[in-house]
Amino acid sequence: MKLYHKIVIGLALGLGAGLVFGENATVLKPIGDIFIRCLKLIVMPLILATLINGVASAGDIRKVGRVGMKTLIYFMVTTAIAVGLGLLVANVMHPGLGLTLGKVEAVTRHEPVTVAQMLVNMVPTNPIDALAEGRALQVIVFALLFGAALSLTGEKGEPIRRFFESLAEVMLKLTDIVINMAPVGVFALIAWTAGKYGADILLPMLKVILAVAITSALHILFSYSAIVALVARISPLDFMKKALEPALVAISTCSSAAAFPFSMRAQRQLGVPEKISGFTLPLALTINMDGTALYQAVGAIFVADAFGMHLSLMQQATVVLTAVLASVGTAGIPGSGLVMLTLVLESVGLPLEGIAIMAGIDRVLDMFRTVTNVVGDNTSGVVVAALEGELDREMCRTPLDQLEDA
Ligand code: DAS
Repeated sequence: MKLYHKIVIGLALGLGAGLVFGENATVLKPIGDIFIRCLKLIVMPLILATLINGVASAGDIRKVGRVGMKTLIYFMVTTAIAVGLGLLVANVMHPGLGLTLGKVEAVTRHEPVTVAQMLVNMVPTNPIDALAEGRALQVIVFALLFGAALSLTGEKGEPIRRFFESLAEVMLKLTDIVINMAPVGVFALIAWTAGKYGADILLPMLKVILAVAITSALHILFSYSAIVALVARISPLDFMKKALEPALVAISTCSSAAAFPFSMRAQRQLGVPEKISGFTLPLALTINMDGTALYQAVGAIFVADAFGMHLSLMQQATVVLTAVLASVGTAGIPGSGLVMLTLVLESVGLPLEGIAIMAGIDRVLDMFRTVTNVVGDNTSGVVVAALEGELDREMCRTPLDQLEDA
């Protein structure tokens, strides 16, 4: 039985256990937490090794610049589409209308970060500290610079280059060991979520949950399918089948970082060469968050409606820009999108008390945000590899059952 079969079974059993045992199922959470911690244990060294190795072995530094530019442009375009979809669905559904607001406890105010500050914060002052603290964007900036310098060092840099090449290999092997814990980890996390969130919590907020779910589904099933079909020229069905495993881990862990090792595997199975995925995936993990961006758009309209306020078209355009930038600054961990909602609400003068209303069901909304983020991350490697003429379409077409590492 393939790993993804076991993960699907784990998810189904977890859902059943949560619905049958309710709150009692929450005793399983520590098992899920151990699974997430093991995944996070490997993410930073995996990103560092694969990115330095990817840049250093790319050979032509101009090629790295070209691939980087294509990757960033791709991220911005898909995120803007996601925000547009979010505004469209929310303006049709108006999920916040008619909501009888309960008492809203004070919201911890997060000082909004300016764009300039966000750019400054991307540059680490100490790469070891960035690695230890798990600041992925700073680790990526260091890895890009170090990898570029390494590729320009020639013979003298060979020992270091070989070190990072073998470190990348070891990290991928360690990844294979950890990801086999997924069926049990997914079972425990889904059982906890289903047991914790019953109808009494979800029903009053059903409309905003539906708005985020519908927007996520539209973006995954239409935007991404159209993109992989038209740009990468591969079957959307082949893509979705191989993106399923990281998607299921994303839903259960609500963490793009936790799903990262599964995305690395899916990229291999989709025929994306490691020197592309080792570059696009770490970048996508931290700055490509379409699910978070569409959630910000829905959240802004929801809060405006809930407080009887109206957002003009200009204000909604501001939401698009702020949501795209906010998604760049969002970390791939549970609940980070809720924190960045502060930035979006502030940008159009909406009351931050709206965040407290959304916070109660954030874990459920985060499942939709994270699965959209992770599926989007997996499209980026396929699209960039296709644009570079390096996508192995034969591998992409090969069914999972015929792949030995599935
Ligand atoms: N949970 C975040 C992630 O891991 C997304 C979010 O909170 O918006 O991608």
